[in-house]
Amino acid sequence: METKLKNIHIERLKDRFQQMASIGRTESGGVTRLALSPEDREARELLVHWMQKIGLATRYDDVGNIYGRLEGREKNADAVLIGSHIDTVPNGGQFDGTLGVLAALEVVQSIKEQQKELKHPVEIVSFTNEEGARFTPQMLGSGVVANEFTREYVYERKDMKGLSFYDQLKKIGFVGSEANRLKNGKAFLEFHIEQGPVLEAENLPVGVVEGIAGFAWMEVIINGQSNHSGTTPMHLRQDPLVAAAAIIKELHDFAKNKKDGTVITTGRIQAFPNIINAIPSQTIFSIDVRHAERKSLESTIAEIKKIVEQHAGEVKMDMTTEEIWTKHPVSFSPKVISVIEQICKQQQTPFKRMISGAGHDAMYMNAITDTAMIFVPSVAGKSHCKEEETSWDDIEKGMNILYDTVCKLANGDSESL
Ligand code: HGY
Ligand code: MN
Ligand code: MN
Repeated sequence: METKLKNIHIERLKDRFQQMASIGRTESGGVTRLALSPEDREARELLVHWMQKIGLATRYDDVGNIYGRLEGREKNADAVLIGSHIDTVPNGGQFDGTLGVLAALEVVQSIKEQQKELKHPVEIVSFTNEEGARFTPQMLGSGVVANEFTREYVYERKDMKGLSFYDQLKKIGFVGSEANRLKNGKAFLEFHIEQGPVLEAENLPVGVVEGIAGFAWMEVIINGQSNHSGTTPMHLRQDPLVAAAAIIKELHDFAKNKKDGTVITTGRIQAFPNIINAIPSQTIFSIDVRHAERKSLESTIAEIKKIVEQHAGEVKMDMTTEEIWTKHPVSFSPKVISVIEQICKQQQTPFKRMISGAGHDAMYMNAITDTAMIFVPSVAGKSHCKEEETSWDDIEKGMNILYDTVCKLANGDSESL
């Protein structure tokens, strides 16, 4: 069914979207499709099937990144790359990542159907383990392609059950070859939901993303004294869970009082032996700290370590702060940003330039080629939860911008790039 879009079939996108959203759907209406899980495998196989059905050359690399390629007039010209991820957080939303991959598929299929023989090839990429919900840190697939991580480092990453990335990748049948990795590109574009409140608050359908805030993921390990919950007087306790609670609360208040955009989150906490009637022997909790400026992120990381040390001294418990991974803020390509802006103006689509507080594969692609992102609004700014929602009206507007940007870049119209 034709729509008011440039032959882009929004109904076809919606249909694929519903099919993909049904993979890993939870009782409460969210989606759980953890990286390298059986659900991820099903989603991957469906994506490859769709790519092949529209005639794209498909492949996957040694960390399971999936590629679908539409050739251009100049076979050896660098490809315009568009992509995102299809893995989700537990009980997450249907739009985060998946929308970007399916939008890319729709754009490429529309280009093919219109026999638009573009100068540059166009390549869709679906990156492995963007979320980092199962294997930390996040964005392992795009990070390997950008040489941020070695394959060995990634293969040895373990999930909370001690299962390795490599074994799980092998189990789902997506261990491809290193030769299949993307090496460079003409440009990389990621279409994504904003996952925040800004566009909705300003009633804007499109965000032109100039960069992404940096993040540091850490873990604090506290060793206390396990003991009987019924017989140990309060003044004789060395309780690592109580110590953790005090630190988590202090870090929360510290970030809140900075009022400079710093965000600190503890999303995961473990107590051992994790039973009702024993004071824990050890507690481990996560810290996710973010800021758009490198200096501020660095000083906050230092501050966090100091706060943990202070608490360790006060309660006389052994505490260590381990850094899992730090990725500093990135600024995107002014050239790609201006192409997207020009197209918004041509299409009279209101937009604003903005920074992403959420991390994306584009952070690593930015090291390989000219990169930028197009955001569409999130209803009530919610994401990483079952309430995640974006209107199809806004998606249509964003898709139109994505479509024209891809054609302009792939047609070599903006040779300045
Ligand atoms: O954590 C993030 O920012 C992304 O959703 N993985
Ligand atoms: Mn995402
Ligand atoms: Mn996410």
